[in-house]
Amino acid sequence: MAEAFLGLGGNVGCVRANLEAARQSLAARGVDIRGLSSLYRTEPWGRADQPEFLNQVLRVETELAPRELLELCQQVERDVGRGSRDRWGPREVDVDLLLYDDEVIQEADLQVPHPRLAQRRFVLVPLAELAPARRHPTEGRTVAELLEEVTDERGVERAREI
Ligand code: PH2
Ligand code: MG
Ligand code: MG
Repeated sequence: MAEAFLGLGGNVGCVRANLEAARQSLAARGVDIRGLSSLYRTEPWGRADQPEFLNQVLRVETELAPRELLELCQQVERDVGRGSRDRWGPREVDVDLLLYDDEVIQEADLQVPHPRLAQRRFVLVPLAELAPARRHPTEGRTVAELLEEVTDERGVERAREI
């Protein structure tokens, strides 16, 4: 059984419902959700001309291999999302594989840890809620340390409960 962390995000349509649908879809296909962060309202990263995102991180356990888990994430994105998407542009839901045990995988279409994890407050803040002491396998720093050092200043605020 492997432990992985997944990043969920979206900024189109009813995002809370889309994130809920993504969680249900993962859970129905062999991904055991063991922990979930709060939802955060986050300023867009990469392209500023788009609505703010909601982001969340999940801690999961699964028998799926990294590539199978990645493919499942992409399947869930297709099931829940509808529109086409540009790189870093608006989307109904995005499901990113952030960490998979302590594995380091560098393939064209599969990179673990997620290559931009350490630069993004919208990932580090929810990840730090679940696993502050977890060490990034290549940066050699814990999630809490990465969050202290990150230069990204885009807003990340806990979303109001509804
Ligand atoms: N995802 C992107 C591009 N920019 N910005 C925020 N705040 N949150 C995201 O999830 C996000 C983003 C494409 O994956
Ligand atoms: Mg993403
Ligand atoms: Mg993605």
